[in-house]
Formats: sequence, structure tokens, C-alpha cells
Amino acid sequence: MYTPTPEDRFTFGLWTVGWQARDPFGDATRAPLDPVESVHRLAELGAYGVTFHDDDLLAVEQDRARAIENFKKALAETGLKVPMATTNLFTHPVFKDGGFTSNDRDVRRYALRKVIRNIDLAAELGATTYVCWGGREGAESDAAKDVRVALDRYKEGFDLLCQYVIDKGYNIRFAVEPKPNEPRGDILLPTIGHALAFINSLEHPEMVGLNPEVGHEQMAGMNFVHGIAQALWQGKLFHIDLNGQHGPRYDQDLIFGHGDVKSAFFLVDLLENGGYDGPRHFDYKPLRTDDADDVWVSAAANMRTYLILKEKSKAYRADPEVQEALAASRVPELAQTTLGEGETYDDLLAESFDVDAAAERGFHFTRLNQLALEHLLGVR
Ligand code: 3MF
Ligand code: MG
Ligand code: MG
Ligand code: MG
Repeated sequence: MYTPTPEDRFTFGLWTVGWQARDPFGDATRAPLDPVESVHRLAELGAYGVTFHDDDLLAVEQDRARAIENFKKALAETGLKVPMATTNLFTHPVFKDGGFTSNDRDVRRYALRKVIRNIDLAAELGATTYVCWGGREGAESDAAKDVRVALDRYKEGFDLLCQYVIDKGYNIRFAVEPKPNEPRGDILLPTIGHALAFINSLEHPEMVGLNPEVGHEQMAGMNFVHGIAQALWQGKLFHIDLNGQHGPRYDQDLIFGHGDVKSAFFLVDLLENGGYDGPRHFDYKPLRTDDADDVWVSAAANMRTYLILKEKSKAYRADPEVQEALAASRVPELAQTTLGEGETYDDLLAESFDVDAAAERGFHFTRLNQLALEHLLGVR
């Protein structure tokens, strides 16, 4: 029970378990982790795949060709898949003012070259999603960046990369990962909503969707479940970064469910029933206080928590009292079109309505909320 298998499609970034726990105030507390070991350990734990930044592969082997060879061998030995890849456009000091939107044109050209090089590897490894998190695309001062022009350059970058993928015939789509701040004071495309609007301005909007992260939206004070619902509604949930966060503060990258657990419950309920069929990808950080063995305890905890919440969601939906409460709260009524078949605004305008009587009707949402909480707490 709650033991993950590859059918659950759980995936992990190499940079998650491999995080050495360097933070703005302290040095690393763990040694570098060989991606080969990560692949084997994650496979043993029941994961489906791994994802990586170009630079993650070089954690212990500096020679790129050899590092790729070792990684491929580990994948072949374990059967682990690579559904997504991404580019590190944030660690090297050259990216201090961004990659696609750096004020320095030479840097923008270098950033695009770096992405293209790793797209070739992503395609070779069978990845179908290419994530772009623009953590350094932003500013600390409104004097430093002409945001409208920066968005022109952001669009230019995506248009170029889409054209490259089309010309090469790769089966790859891009996923933008929004984040409001950190490491920049303000990051461009700060939320799901900003990114969705931006995508509409691209030459190939159908090739670009989202990779929203739990903690990033919560840092912005947003409701992640609502954001994911809208991304699904717009056909743009290409990928997802699952983790935990306690409200608007620094990016905590806690284990999935170790932040706002009630939101995690409704998120799993939505992902399992809302038409998302991509990988369940964890982008978390093992605690800085964890040692090398604890890292694998934390990796397993993400998957186990997801599976527990999945079962809770099933039980919640199957509970006759919940069904009755949903009906009493008129939740299914929202699926009825507001105008009936063949009706026009004339029918609407001709209608009489007892406003005061309707205003008196309660929606009984408290009962529903309590039922959800009791399922989550395991007392039902
Ligand atoms: C930072 C992130 C990133 C992205 C990663 C994948 C380092 O807050 O979430 O992790 O997820 O770059 O695109
Ligand atoms: Mg995060
Ligand atoms: Mg993050
Ligand atoms: Mg992320």
C-alpha cells in the first residue's frame, strides 16, 4: 500500500535529491551526488523517470560526453525515462541579469545557444517537454529594465526555439515556469496568469504551455489549485512541479504535502480527475539538516504522500454523505449552462425572480469543507 510503481509516473529533477544544501547564508551540508546513483536509487524507490538541467549531468564528471554516456547507461540499466529537460540559465555569473532578457546582447545569444545544445540532448533522450524557468529574467529596480522591451526579447527567444524544434522535427513542447521573485527581486512572468497571457503573443502558442510550481504560486499569495484548474481549462498544463510551501516567504521547496496539506489534497483530487496525464514531477529540496541517507527518505516521502492523498480523494468522492453535501451546495448545478437550449437574452429579460428569497438560500459550504477535512485527517 502506498508503494509507488512506474505506472504512477513519478519523476524527480536530478537537482532535487542532488541539492547540496548551499543557501544564501551557509555552505553545502552534503557532498555532490553522482547522477548515476540518483537514477539507480530513484528507480529502486519506484519512480518512473528523472529530469535534468544541462549542468546537473556534470555534478561529478566534468567531461560532458563522458557524463552523458554514464547517464545513458544508468537509464538503460534501470528503465528510467526522461520526460522533461531544462537549461540552467541562472547559476553562472554571466546570467546575473538574465538569459533571454539580459540587457547584454552577447549574453542573450549565449543563453539561446546553451538552450539549443541541450534541446538536442533532450530530444535524443526522448523528452517531450522542455521547461524554461527564467529565474534571472527580472530586475531589482524599475530603472534597470524596460519590461516591455524585455518581453519583446523573451518572445523572440521562444519564437526562435519553437522554430528550431519545428525545423529539427523534434516531438517537444515548451513549458514556462512562473515565479514571482527569488533570485531576482522581481521576475518576469511572475504567475500562471501572466505566463498564460504572454504565451498568446508567441508565433507558435500551441507549442508553449506551463510548468507551474506549488510553492511559486503560493509565494505570490495565489491559490495553486485555482491556477492549475485554469491552466487545465486552457489546455496549457504541460507539466507540473510538486512541492510544499508555507505561504508567502522564500522558496521553501518542501516535500509535497509538507506545506499546505489541504491544498495538496485538492490538488491531487484535481490532477487525478481533471484530465492531466503528464508526469507527477517533484521539484523539492531535501532539508539542509538531512544527511545523505535522509535524502532518499525524503524522495520516498513525496511519492508516498501523493499516493495517500490520491486514496483520500477517492474515498472523499465515494462517500455518499459528500455526494449529498455537494448536491446541497449546488456544486453540480454550476455545470448547467446559464441559458437553456434555444433560449436567448429575450427569455432572460422576460423572467421574473424573487431576489430576496434567493438571497436567503445558504450554500452550506462549511459542511462540505469539514467533510473534506475529516477525510484528509483520516477520521472518516
Ligand atoms: C526554481 C525552480 C527551478 C526550476 C528548474 C526547472 C531549480 O525555483 O523551481 O529549479 O524548476 O529550473 O526548470
Ligand atoms: Mg520552489
Ligand atoms: Mg523552485
Ligand atoms: Mg520548479
